[in-house]
This record gives sequence, structure tokens and C-alpha cells, in this order.
Amino acid sequence: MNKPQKGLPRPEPRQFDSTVLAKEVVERLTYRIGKDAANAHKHDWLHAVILVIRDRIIDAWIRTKKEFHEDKGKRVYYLSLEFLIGRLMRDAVSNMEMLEQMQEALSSLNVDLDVVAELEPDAALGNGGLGRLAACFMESMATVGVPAYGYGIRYVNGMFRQEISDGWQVELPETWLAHGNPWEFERREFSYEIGFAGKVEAAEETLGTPAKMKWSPQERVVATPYDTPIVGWRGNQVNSLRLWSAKPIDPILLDQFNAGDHQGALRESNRAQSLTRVLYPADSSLAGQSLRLRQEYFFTSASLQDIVRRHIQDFGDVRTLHEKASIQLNDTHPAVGVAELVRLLVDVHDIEFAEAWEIARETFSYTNHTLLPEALESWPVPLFERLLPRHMQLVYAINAHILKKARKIEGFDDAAVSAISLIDENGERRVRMGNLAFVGSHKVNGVSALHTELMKQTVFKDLHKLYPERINNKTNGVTFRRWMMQCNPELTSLIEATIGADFKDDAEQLVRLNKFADDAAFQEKFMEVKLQKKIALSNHLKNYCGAKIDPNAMFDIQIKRIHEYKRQLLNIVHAVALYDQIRSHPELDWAPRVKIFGGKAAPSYHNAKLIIKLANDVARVINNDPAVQGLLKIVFVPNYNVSQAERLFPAADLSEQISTAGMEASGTGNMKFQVNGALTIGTLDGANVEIKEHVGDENIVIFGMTAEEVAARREQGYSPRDVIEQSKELKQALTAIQSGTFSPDDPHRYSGLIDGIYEHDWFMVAADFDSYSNAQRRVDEIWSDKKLWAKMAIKNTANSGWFSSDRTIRQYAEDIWKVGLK
Ligand code: B1H
Repeated sequence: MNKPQKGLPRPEPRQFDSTVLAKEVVERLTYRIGKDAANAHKHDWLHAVILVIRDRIIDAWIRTKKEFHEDKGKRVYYLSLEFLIGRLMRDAVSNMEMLEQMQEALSSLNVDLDVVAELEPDAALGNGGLGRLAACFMESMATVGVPAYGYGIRYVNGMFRQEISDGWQVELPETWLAHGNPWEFERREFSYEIGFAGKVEAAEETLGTPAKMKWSPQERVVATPYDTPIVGWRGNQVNSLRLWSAKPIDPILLDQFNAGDHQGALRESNRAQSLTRVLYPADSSLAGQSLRLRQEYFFTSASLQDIVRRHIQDFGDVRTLHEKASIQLNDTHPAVGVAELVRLLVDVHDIEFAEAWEIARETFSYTNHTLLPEALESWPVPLFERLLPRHMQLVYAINAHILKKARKIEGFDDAAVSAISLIDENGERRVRMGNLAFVGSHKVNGVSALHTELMKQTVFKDLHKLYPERINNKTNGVTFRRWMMQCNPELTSLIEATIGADFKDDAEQLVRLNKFADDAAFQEKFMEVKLQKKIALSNHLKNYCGAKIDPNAMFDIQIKRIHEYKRQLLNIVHAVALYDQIRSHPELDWAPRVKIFGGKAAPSYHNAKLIIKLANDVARVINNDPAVQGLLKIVFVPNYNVSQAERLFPAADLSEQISTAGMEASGTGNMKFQVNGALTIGTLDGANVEIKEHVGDENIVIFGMTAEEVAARREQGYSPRDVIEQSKELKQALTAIQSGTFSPDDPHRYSGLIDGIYEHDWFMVAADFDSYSNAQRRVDEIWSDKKLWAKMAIKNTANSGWFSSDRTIRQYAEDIWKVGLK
């Protein structure tokens, strides 16, 4: 349960009288925006509404900061290169419990809240699951009472906007700041200088070994923060998300300008600003460019300088930092912080290396989000050394310290020593950021039980041997405020009417719904809500992308980044096989299905982009074939983002979680589907394993190889060609795609993609195909039994409470951060 919080009286909802709110909205419109109601555009209304809510939030924000200050307790700092927050208005108004009153207030002014809410841009400062997790965590930390700050980058252009043109993905810049951002506050007074490159010399007084040094950067930029308030549920606590923007030290070099070199005069300024210009759009794979390392160092250094400044201001002595600050590294993207904190302690605060190292390790903890080799960050030594010469020295010093310890341990052979080294010596020498984050942290966690086990067995095997207490699991979660209460108010009301309102403060109370799973009247109401959400999605998709879908069909949805390991291809190949079968056996009782896809491909990921084109090509052919009309339809929803997600999850019947086992660290979309009463078809991967444990084997459809079987099969030598030869259904589908059935304009378009399945099939699409196809037939059977489907759907929602990010955050607070909840 979220405890009532001391000193923070819960605002009474009725305090927000709708006539008062209406007056305030008009007042803001007039005096802050300078318009009267008759001339106001919809954007002006949105802005005015946000200003009214914002003022209420600011009161609680100031109160929260004052309490943090007076409590003198430990604080949590969540460092993340990504925060995929989406829209904030509905979140804020609903967490402040003023939604109904605001709706009433606006309708008295002839304005529709839902209409203006649609104008708010999606703050897409993240790629996918990792960034959205950071956003859910921010909201949960404010809800459960963790004194927390998020730190990241204020990208001018977040995740690109995806358009689908002739079936192909086209990337366009997203300009979320175009109309200004009423949620943020610039705090110039907390700006810091960030250096790059240059030279390192002995400091005047050289104390300790390794010694204090003086770094004179060749290039310097200023980091200026912008703060956004993050409101917890019921508005009791408001935390801050502090995002850094890069500014030049001199906006223009006037000497150069006056000498006629106009471009040269602005070069430095442009270079500084380009640092925080754009989010790297690669999910689970790496850009590897120097701008990326510059971004990582920039925001990490600014955040650490800010944390150390605040600590000294409040507590006087930097040596107690680890007692009063817990810094969570969201993946390795801020891992350079380990070296940066040691640098600040040794070079700026005169602390000896050994003590500085202890302080850093006690302060940091690290979350690993992927085992995919292409996503494990490492930087070429020459690049790292050129950009961060002092940090390179410290990485060597830390490495020496760690390796010395390891060599003393019996059985720790050369191979193990080279595996834990911070420097990869195989081929081009590289700095391993995962190892740096691991050794620089007192706790290292994975994001699902399976993923955490695999961390111990694979990438961190030898480090785990050296530090057996360090790795721990924290299964991901999602915030029920956004993913149930806000996006599915109909379901929320039905649940409240059935089991009372306690689940709003404690999602695990949803288990009380279990006893209604067999109740015919409740089943009917539950499925009626589902139908309403499906009708709403159908109407939306008609306007949004022209898709016409039947709300009575099964909505079978796969929405996530497009990646080969997530196996959208398996789903598409199955659609082709199903298409064949329906045409061959039109007399059978097929369950009508709409297969919905959504997701972005990294712009440089060739196969992922080809998979998008294939989905659209297959959709065009199937949707235009009268032989399967009413039975099978395929829709690719363009520009999948948080706001689209809010419409899609509530309307789903079937959730596709079909990654090759062992490859999806956790998944969080799987949880959002479950919350909203969809059935999962999935592999035993990531958090699917735990979803199965919570809903029970009989309420989920599992197929395919386990992670162990995948590994064993690879070991044995896997021959996809043999597998394909033995499956008529699969072979027919692959042949159809390969021979140009869906791409008559370019019959060889998919030759390479399908050859890849025949030749190596890294992601084992062929090996799991028959099992998947059988599982889909089981889904059809369940669909034909409406009561069974309803019962299973209810069981999914009823047992989803454990997947609340409130639970995850409490576990981090207790086991990792050791921070009291307010
Ligand atoms: C996840 C990433 C990721 N894991 C590199 N790793 C990136 C890696 O821009 N980059 O360089 C961006 C993102 N993202 C995801 O994290 C996992 O794939 C999901 O399984 C998991 O649910 C999510 C949150 O833990």
C-alpha cells in the first residue's frame, strides 16, 4: 500500500471546484497567453490548462523539495540517456485527481479536454522499453515516496517520426519543442562546465598514488539544466526530472565575426549545441560514434557535478557522499560516471584514490538491460583517450586495482582475468563499459529472473565469480496510473465497481478479481469494456491511417521496436501461412483476426526496415483478396509511440511476445497487455516466464524452445534447411514470400531475407514455426469459446498487480538504494 505521507495533506478532490478551474483557465489564457476565449486556438487552450495544473503541482513540488532538505535523508539519482515520457497533461491532471473537474470546467467553456489533449506533443526522449521504463520509474518513485531525481538529456529532436511511404519506413525529425514546453523550467544558476580532450599534467601538490592530476580540456561547453516536475499518484510528492542542454561558452566569437569569418565565428557555438540536438535512434544496438560518447560524458559529468554540489551544500563533507546518495546507472550509457566521480573526488576534492574508489563503488549501482553482444558498449581506446584523457588514466588505475585482486584468487586463470579486464585486448583495444559499470557498482541487477540468471552464466560469468553477492534481480514493472487508469478508464471503473478502489493505491489488490473470473455477469461486462476499446481503436485507425477493421474480430497485436530477435518475421510468415490455409479450407470455422503491427526500425538497420516493408506488402495483398475478407486483415500502424500505445494496449485481445528465448531481457509491453486483459502468446523469454507464473499455465499460451534449448540447439549445429523441408506449411509460406507473391513490382525484394532463414536463421524462426502455428490454433480454439476467453482475460488482469513498477521501485529502494520511503 502507498502509505499516507507525513506532512503532505492529501488534496481533497473537491478542492478543485470546476467553476474555479474554469475561471483560472480563462485567467491564464488572458494574462499568460494574451488571448481572449473568442480568439483562442486549441493550442492556447491546452497551454492554459497546463498552466492551471502546473501551478497546483508547483505548490507540491516546492513542499517536496523543502521536505527533502529538512529530512536530510538519502537521495536517489536515476541517470538515464533516455526518458520516454510521452504526454504529460493527462498524467498530471489525473494524478492530481482533478480530471473530472477539469473536464467539467472546459466543457463549460465549450472546450473538449480530449480534443486539446491530443495536441500535446509526445515527449519521445527515448527509443523503447529502456526509456519507457525510466519514465515509469520516475512516476513510481514519486508515488511510493522515494526522494529521487532523474537526470538525462534534453534532446531538441527526440525519437524520429516514422512515416510509411509505399510500405517503406521514412524517418522525419520530431520537433516536440516547436510550440514551447510549458512543463520545463530552465535553471541557469545550476549550469556546469564540461570539458573534452586536451592535456593532463601533474597537479601542483601531487598527493597519493595514483596521483592527483590537472586536466586542461581543449574544448569546453556549458551544461544548463531544465527541470520538469514529476507528479506521483494523488499528487502527494513531486520529484524532478533534470535534463541537460549544451550551450557554448561564448555564443559567438566576435573577433572572428568582425574579421569577416562569419561561419567560423559560430562554429564553436554550433558544435556545442549539436551535442544535445538529437537522440540516437538505435535500440539494442550501438552507434559507436564519438558524438555518442560525448553525449554520454556530457550528461553524466553535469549530473555528478550537480549531485556533489548538492551533497556538499547539505552535508559539508564529500566523504559521506555514499551515505546520502545512491546513483543508479540505467545501462552502461552513463557508466563513464564511475571514472568521472573518481576524478572529481581525487582531482577536485583531494581525496586519495583508494578512498575515492570505495566511495564511488558504494554510491553507484548498475542495471543491465541486454545481453545482445551488439548492444554491449565498448569504446576504442584511442577514441576514449583522445576525448577523455584523464578518465583513460583512471580506467587503467581501476583496472590495475581489480586485476591485482583477481590474480590472488585461486582458480582465477588468465582467461578469467582477461574476461574481467576493463580493456578488451582481442583485436582493436577497447574500453568495456559493462565491466566498468560492474566493478564500479555495489549492486548490479538484471530486469527479469531469467535475464539475471543468464547474466550470471554468460557476459558477467567471471565477474560474478569474483563478486558473487553483487548480481541481483529486479523484474521490471509498469505504472498502472498510465497503463490502466489513464488509458483505460472504462476498465478502471468496472474494477472499482466490483472490488472497490483499493487497487488504485495497491495494484496487487487486483487479485480480488480472481473470484469473478467465472461470474457470467462480470465476464459480460469485462468483455463489453474490451469491445468499447476495440471500437474506439477502430475509429481512431480509420482516421489515422485509413484502416478499416471489424471490432468483433480478434485483435492480435505486436507493437515494439522492429528487431530480428523480436521476430516480427515469425508473425508475418505465420500470417502468410494462415492466408494459405484459409484459402485452401474456406469451409473451416476460422476465427476472424486482425493482425496489428507497430514499431520503428533503427534507420541503419537494413533487415528491420525490410521487415516493415514486408508487413505492408503482405497486408496489401491479403487485405485486397476477397477470399479472406472478414477473416484475416493486416494493419501496420505508422509512428508507434507512447500515445498510440495508450490506444492499442486497451484494445488488444492477443499479445504477441515471441522473441527467441534468451534474447528479450524482460519486455514491458507484455505487462501492459496483461494489465488490460489480453491473452499472451509467447515464448519462455524475459518477464513472460514470470507472467506465466502469476497468471497460471492455463491462462497463457506458451510455445517454442526454452533459452536452454536454444543454446543447446546452437551448440549442436542447427540446420534450418532441414527444418523447413519438414514443415509443408512453413515451406509454402517462405516460398511465396521468396518468389515475389507479395512484391510483384520487385520479385527479388525478399530473397536475401528468406535466404537468411534457410542459411543460418540466427533467431530460429524456422525452428519455432510449427510450435507457434500450433499455439495459434490453440488461440483460435479458445476464441471460439467466449466464456473461456473471458475467464482467461479476467485472470490476466487479476494477476497483473505484481507487475506494477511501484513493486519494482520498492525492491530497488530496499535492496539496492537502502533508502527509506517517506
Ligand atoms: C533494452 C536497450 C538499449 N535493452 C542500447 N537494451 C540502446 C540498448 O540506444 N542504444 O544504444 C538503447 C536501448 N533496451 C530493453 O530494456 C530490453 O530489450 C527490454 O527487454 C527491456 O524490457 C527494457 C527495459 O529493461
